[in-house]
Amino acid sequence: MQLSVGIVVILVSVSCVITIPVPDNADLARIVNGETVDITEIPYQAALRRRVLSGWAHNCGAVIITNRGLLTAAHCVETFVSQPSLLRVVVGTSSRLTGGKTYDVSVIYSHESFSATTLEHDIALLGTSKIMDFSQSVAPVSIASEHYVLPDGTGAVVSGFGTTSYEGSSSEVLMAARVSIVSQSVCARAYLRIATIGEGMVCAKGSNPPRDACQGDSGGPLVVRNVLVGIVSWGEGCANTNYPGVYTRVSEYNPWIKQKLELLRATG
Ligand code: 4AZ
Repeated sequence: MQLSVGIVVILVSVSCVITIPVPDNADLARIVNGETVDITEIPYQAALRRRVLSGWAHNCGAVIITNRGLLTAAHCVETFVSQPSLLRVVVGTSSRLTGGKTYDVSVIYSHESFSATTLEHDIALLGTSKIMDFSQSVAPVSIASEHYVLPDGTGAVVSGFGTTSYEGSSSEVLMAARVSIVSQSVCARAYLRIATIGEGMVCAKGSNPPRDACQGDSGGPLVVRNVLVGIVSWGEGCANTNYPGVYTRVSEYNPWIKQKLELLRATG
């Protein structure tokens, strides 16, 4: 989600940018300054689509964590919580528009404390109606434990089907970029006049050239050595050297995720 300097009110209107109906065949885009990757390299990447008049539109990224469970950002599913049938996930494809396997979403657990103003607790668990078949191109990633230590400067990979620049050009293929974890204090200082970097957030940036997640990447994975440490959440623009990308800090939500996975097993 894009955050505009000084005007938090704009959050609400700007969040509409990612919910404007886009036809399924629209030419959208990707990560900024990333490289194309095959889905077998990032088999936990999923695309979240939403129902529109003309079919299904790309909404956000999502991350496979069990054979029925995917994580995404709460801001991606906020308006669908009571209507999961308006969402579906597509897995196992490097192309945003073709291939892969589609699964209906039957249940959405959005974090109870998610705030659309502060973007705190920007996490949701999706349950598919059918069990997903795992393969070389469809596989879960493990989630960071509650006590996972993520040192400043750690290398991570962010991926998705989002835009290649802020309001920019497009691609149909999965992209990934190497970024490094930015310290909480440096990130808080960068965003001082704009927003609060909470405990449940973690920042990352890539340099030379600047690399970052962008619009449409939200809900997608930030991974360190095959462990999911972040979920694409928001930022001021994309690949703006003054503003790191902001992610939901997965380790902080490990107990919440476990609890919702248990609910999914027991009910959904
Ligand atoms: C978005 O609108 C978005 N640069 C996601 C991530 C970032 C900016 C915008 C971070 O989905």
